[in-house]
Amino acid sequence: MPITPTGKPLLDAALGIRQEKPPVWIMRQAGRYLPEYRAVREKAGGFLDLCFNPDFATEVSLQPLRRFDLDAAILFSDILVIPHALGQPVRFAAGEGPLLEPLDANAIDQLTPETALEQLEPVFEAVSRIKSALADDKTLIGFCGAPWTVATYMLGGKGSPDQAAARLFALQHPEAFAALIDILVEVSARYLIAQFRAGADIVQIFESWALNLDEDAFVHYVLGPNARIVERVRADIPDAPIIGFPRGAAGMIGRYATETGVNVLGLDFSMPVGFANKMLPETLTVQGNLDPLRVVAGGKQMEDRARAIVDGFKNRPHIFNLGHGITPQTPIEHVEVLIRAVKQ
Ligand code: 1CP
Repeated sequence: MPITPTGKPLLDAALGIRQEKPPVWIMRQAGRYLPEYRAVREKAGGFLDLCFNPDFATEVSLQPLRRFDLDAAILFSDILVIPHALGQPVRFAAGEGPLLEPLDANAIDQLTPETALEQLEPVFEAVSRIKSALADDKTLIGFCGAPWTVATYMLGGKGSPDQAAARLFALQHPEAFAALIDILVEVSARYLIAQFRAGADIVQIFESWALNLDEDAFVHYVLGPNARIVERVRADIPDAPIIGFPRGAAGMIGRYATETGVNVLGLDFSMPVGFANKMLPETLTVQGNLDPLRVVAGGKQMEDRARAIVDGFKNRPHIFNLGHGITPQTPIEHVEVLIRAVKQ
């Protein structure tokens, strides 16, 4: 059946309608590289106060669209509001990443999935306010962290280069680990459904730590839980548009795409364009995949690489993006130049 265009170029591309000029958004587009973000962040106090205040969250979600020719706003929040809502406090110390008290096998039973969604009401309020403020041709992106990625922080207590604490826990306590993943699948799915009901047009599942996993672990920690979330969300929101971003999935991207049923596959910057084209169904939309450091450095190398990516995906629907989040030291002028280069 032909797809009916929605009038939102980014959503249309996600639904499989190739756009002549690739629609653009930038992972972590609201954030510390913007002085207006830093000003609101300071006013809000703590990082979670920013996430849970609908006025502030709406304001910072809209900031990047005032500056740049972007096709989407992404809800301002964090993947770690989920552990927080489950009763595992999360702290964001200044200048450091998130800090949690690592869970042990017993603590998993103490999590509170029944009341988690109530805690997240301010997030849904922010979604509906952002939606009301957006022009009709802009897409509103909601999101959650994928169960494995969120679990790596819940079990390790912080970000780590290899997720060793979580990988070891999964191997040494398979039952407790499975119980944790089940909780995260259910709460994350309900969280995304509530975001759709509040006005999100599409959601992204951030599987930022899909790397460092052997084939069997990838199947059980990443593929299965991502597929279950997609299925669970679409049971309530039929045909819900979903972007999967399995960062570091490498040779597993083909299976991730077909077995999860996402509409869009987000590619990290180490993924070769030709390999992605070979491994993915030719009608599947891809998103990505410029190295964020190229935008920090700027200049000809950035524009050349961006054009090579656009050219490489000219035979399929493509949403231009970075291959991971924009970094705080990125000069704003480089972002302007990048978006112009992509849309020319
Ligand atoms: O002081 C500050 O302002 C904190 C910096 C910050 C920001 C701006 C954090 C802490 N989170 C965010 C916002 C955020 N996080 C968004 C907002 C919307 C947008 O994109 O503009 C989103 C989508 C996220 C998602 C997120 N949080 C991910 C997945 C994306 C990715 O980068 O891989 C992850 C892994 C997190 C955890 C997290 N939260 C914050 C930090 C610094 C981290 C990374 C920690 C680490 O592993 O080192």
